[in-house]
Amino acid sequence: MLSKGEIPSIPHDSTVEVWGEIENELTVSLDEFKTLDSETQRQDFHCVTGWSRFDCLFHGVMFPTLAEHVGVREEASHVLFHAYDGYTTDLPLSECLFDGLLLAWALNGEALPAEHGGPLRAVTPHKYAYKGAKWLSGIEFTSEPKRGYWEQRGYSSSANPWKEERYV
Ligand SMILES: Nc1nc2c(c(=O)[nH]1)N[C@H]1C(S)=C(S)[C@@H](COP(=O)(O)O)O[C@H]1N2
Ligand SMILES: [Mo]
Repeated sequence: MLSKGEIPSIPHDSTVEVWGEIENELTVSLDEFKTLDSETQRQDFHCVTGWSRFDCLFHGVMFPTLAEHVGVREEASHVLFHAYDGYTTDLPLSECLFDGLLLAWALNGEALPAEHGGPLRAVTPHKYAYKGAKWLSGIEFTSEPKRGYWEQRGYSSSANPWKEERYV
Protein backbone atom coordinates (compact mmCIF):
# COMPACT_ATOMS: atom_id res chain seq x y z
CA MET A 1 0.00 0.00 0.00
CA LEU A 2 1.21 3.51 -0.70
CA SER A 3 -1.64 5.95 -0.23
CA LYS A 4 -5.31 5.30 0.16
CA GLY A 5 -6.10 8.06 -2.32
CA GLU A 6 -4.85 11.25 -3.92
CA ILE A 7 -2.30 13.63 -2.47
CA PRO A 8 -4.42 16.11 -0.47
CA SER A 9 -3.97 19.83 -1.09
CA ILE A 10 -2.63 21.31 2.10
CA PRO A 11 -2.60 25.03 2.85
CA HIS A 12 0.87 26.55 2.91
CA ASP A 13 0.42 27.69 6.51
CA SER A 14 -0.98 24.34 7.64
CA THR A 15 -0.71 23.37 11.28
CA VAL A 16 -0.81 20.23 13.39
CA GLU A 17 -3.24 20.03 16.31
CA VAL A 18 -1.94 18.23 19.38
CA TRP A 19 -4.66 17.38 21.90
CA GLY A 20 -6.12 14.89 24.34
CA GLU A 21 -4.56 13.56 27.52
CA ILE A 22 -1.83 16.23 27.73
CA GLU A 23 -1.15 19.34 29.82
CA ASN A 24 -0.69 21.80 26.94
CA GLU A 25 -2.95 21.40 23.93
CA LEU A 26 -1.24 23.09 21.00
CA THR A 27 -1.64 24.09 17.38
CA VAL A 28 1.83 23.80 15.90
CA SER A 29 3.01 25.32 12.63
CA LEU A 30 5.92 23.85 10.71
CA ASP A 31 8.08 26.81 11.79
CA GLU A 32 7.25 26.06 15.41
CA PHE A 33 8.17 22.39 14.94
CA LYS A 34 11.52 23.58 13.62
CA THR A 35 12.24 25.42 16.90
CA LEU A 36 12.14 22.13 18.84
CA ASP A 37 15.22 19.89 19.09
CA SER A 38 15.46 17.84 15.91
CA GLU A 39 17.83 15.43 14.28
CA THR A 40 18.65 13.59 11.08
CA GLN A 41 18.36 9.81 11.09
CA ARG A 42 19.15 7.17 8.49
CA GLN A 43 16.14 4.86 8.41
CA ASP A 44 14.69 1.96 6.49
CA PHE A 45 11.06 1.87 5.52
CA HIS A 46 8.92 -1.30 5.36
CA CYS A 47 5.52 -1.48 3.73
CA VAL A 48 3.24 -4.19 5.04
CA THR A 49 2.78 -5.55 1.49
CA GLY A 50 6.44 -6.57 1.32
CA TRP A 51 8.48 -3.78 -0.22
CA SER A 52 11.13 -1.85 1.68
CA ARG A 53 13.12 1.30 0.98
CA PHE A 54 16.55 1.60 2.58
CA ASP A 55 18.74 4.45 3.75
CA CYS A 56 16.25 7.31 3.85
CA LEU A 57 17.71 10.36 5.60
CA PHE A 58 14.79 11.84 7.50
CA HIS A 59 15.06 15.02 9.55
CA GLY A 60 12.55 15.97 12.23
CA VAL A 61 11.52 16.07 15.86
CA MET A 62 11.67 12.82 17.83
CA PHE A 63 8.30 11.87 19.29
CA PRO A 64 9.63 11.84 22.90
CA THR A 65 10.71 15.47 22.45
CA LEU A 66 7.19 16.46 21.45
CA ALA A 67 5.71 14.34 24.26
CA GLU A 68 7.82 16.21 26.78
CA HIS A 69 6.92 19.56 25.22
CA VAL A 70 3.17 18.96 25.59
CA GLY A 71 3.34 17.21 28.98
CA VAL A 72 1.71 13.81 28.54
CA ARG A 73 -0.73 12.95 31.36
CA GLU A 74 -0.68 9.65 33.22
CA GLU A 75 -4.06 8.75 31.72
CA ALA A 76 -2.61 8.73 28.19
CA SER A 77 -2.08 5.21 26.87
CA HIS A 78 -2.47 5.50 23.09
CA VAL A 79 -1.83 7.90 20.25
CA LEU A 80 -3.96 8.44 17.15
CA PHE A 81 -2.24 10.24 14.27
CA HIS A 82 -4.55 12.20 11.93
CA ALA A 83 -3.79 13.28 8.37
CA TYR A 84 -5.13 15.80 5.82
CA ASP A 85 -6.37 13.00 3.52
CA GLY A 86 -8.60 11.67 6.32
CA TYR A 87 -6.14 8.89 7.13
CA THR A 88 -5.61 7.89 10.75
CA THR A 89 -3.32 5.37 12.42
CA ASP A 90 -2.94 4.35 16.06
CA LEU A 91 -0.13 3.13 18.28
CA PRO A 92 0.25 2.48 21.99
CA LEU A 93 1.97 5.45 23.65
CA SER A 94 4.78 3.15 24.85
CA GLU A 95 5.61 2.38 21.19
CA CYS A 96 5.67 6.09 20.36
CA LEU A 97 8.15 7.01 23.07
CA PHE A 98 10.94 5.87 20.78
CA ASP A 99 13.64 8.16 19.39
CA GLY A 100 13.27 6.70 15.90
CA LEU A 101 9.67 7.88 15.60
CA LEU A 102 10.25 11.18 13.85
CA LEU A 103 7.88 13.96 12.89
CA ALA A 104 9.79 14.72 9.74
CA TRP A 105 9.83 17.65 7.30
CA ALA A 106 12.95 16.79 5.29
CA LEU A 107 14.08 13.75 3.31
CA ASN A 108 17.61 13.40 1.96
CA GLY A 109 18.37 17.06 2.66
CA GLU A 110 15.35 18.46 0.81
CA ALA A 111 11.94 19.60 2.01
CA LEU A 112 9.76 16.50 2.23
CA PRO A 113 8.01 16.11 -1.17
CA ALA A 114 4.19 16.18 -1.13
CA GLU A 115 3.98 12.63 -2.50
CA HIS A 116 5.93 11.39 0.52
CA GLY A 117 3.80 13.30 3.02
CA GLY A 118 5.13 16.85 2.99
CA PRO A 119 5.05 19.27 4.62
CA LEU A 120 5.13 17.04 7.72
CA ARG A 121 4.77 13.28 8.27
CA ALA A 122 5.47 10.68 10.92
CA VAL A 123 8.02 7.95 10.20
CA THR A 124 8.04 4.70 12.16
CA PRO A 125 11.13 2.59 11.32
CA HIS A 126 10.24 0.13 14.12
CA LYS A 127 6.79 -0.46 12.58
CA TYR A 128 5.26 -1.14 9.20
CA ALA A 129 5.09 2.08 7.24
CA TYR A 130 1.31 2.44 7.49
CA LYS A 131 1.97 3.63 11.04
CA GLY A 132 3.74 6.69 9.63
CA ALA A 133 1.00 9.16 8.71
CA LYS A 134 1.85 11.38 5.75
CA TRP A 135 0.35 14.93 5.61
CA LEU A 136 0.03 15.05 9.37
CA SER A 137 -2.84 17.19 10.67
CA GLY A 138 -3.18 16.04 14.26
CA ILE A 139 -1.77 14.00 17.10
CA GLU A 140 -4.36 12.84 19.64
CA PHE A 141 -3.40 11.33 22.99
CA THR A 142 -6.13 9.01 24.25
CA SER A 143 -6.75 6.95 27.37
CA GLU A 144 -8.05 4.01 25.31
CA PRO A 145 -7.09 2.58 21.94
CA LYS A 146 -8.91 4.11 18.96
CA ARG A 147 -8.41 2.23 15.70
CA GLY A 148 -6.93 3.93 12.66
CA TYR A 149 -7.82 3.55 8.97
CA TRP A 150 -6.04 0.25 8.21
CA GLU A 151 -6.42 -1.02 11.77
CA GLN A 152 -10.23 -0.83 11.35
CA ARG A 153 -9.75 -2.91 8.20
CA GLY A 154 -7.96 -5.76 9.95
CA TYR A 155 -4.33 -4.67 10.07
CA SER A 156 -2.31 -5.03 13.24
CA SER A 157 -2.26 -2.29 15.87
CA SER A 158 1.31 -3.10 16.88
CA ALA A 159 2.65 -3.83 13.35
CA ASN A 160 6.13 -5.02 14.24
CA PRO A 161 7.87 -5.87 10.93
CA TRP A 162 10.48 -8.11 12.64
CA LYS A 163 7.66 -10.28 13.97
CA GLU A 164 5.73 -9.91 10.69
CA GLU A 165 2.68 -8.66 12.59
CA ARG A 166 0.50 -7.74 9.60
CA TYR A 167 -3.04 -8.74 10.46
CA VAL A 168 -5.08 -9.00 13.60
N1 LIG B 1 -1.94 10.19 5.34
C1 LIG B 1 -1.54 9.00 4.88
N2 LIG B 1 -0.42 8.46 5.36
C2 LIG B 1 0.01 7.25 4.92
C3 LIG B 1 -0.74 6.52 3.96
C4 LIG B 1 -1.92 7.12 3.46
O1 LIG B 1 -2.65 6.57 2.61
N3 LIG B 1 -2.29 8.36 3.93
N4 LIG B 1 -0.27 5.29 3.54
C5 LIG B 1 0.68 4.59 4.44
C6 LIG B 1 1.34 3.43 3.81
S1 LIG B 1 0.43 2.01 3.70
C7 LIG B 1 2.67 3.48 3.42
S2 LIG B 1 3.49 2.10 2.86
C8 LIG B 1 3.44 4.73 3.46
C9 LIG B 1 3.98 5.09 2.08
O2 LIG B 1 4.84 6.19 2.18
P1 LIG B 1 5.52 6.79 0.87
O3 LIG B 1 4.42 7.23 -0.05
O4 LIG B 1 6.40 7.89 1.35
O5 LIG B 1 6.31 5.68 0.25
O6 LIG B 1 2.66 5.83 3.94
C10 LIG B 1 1.75 5.54 4.97
N5 LIG B 1 1.17 6.77 5.43
MO1 LIG C 1 2.02 0.38 3.10
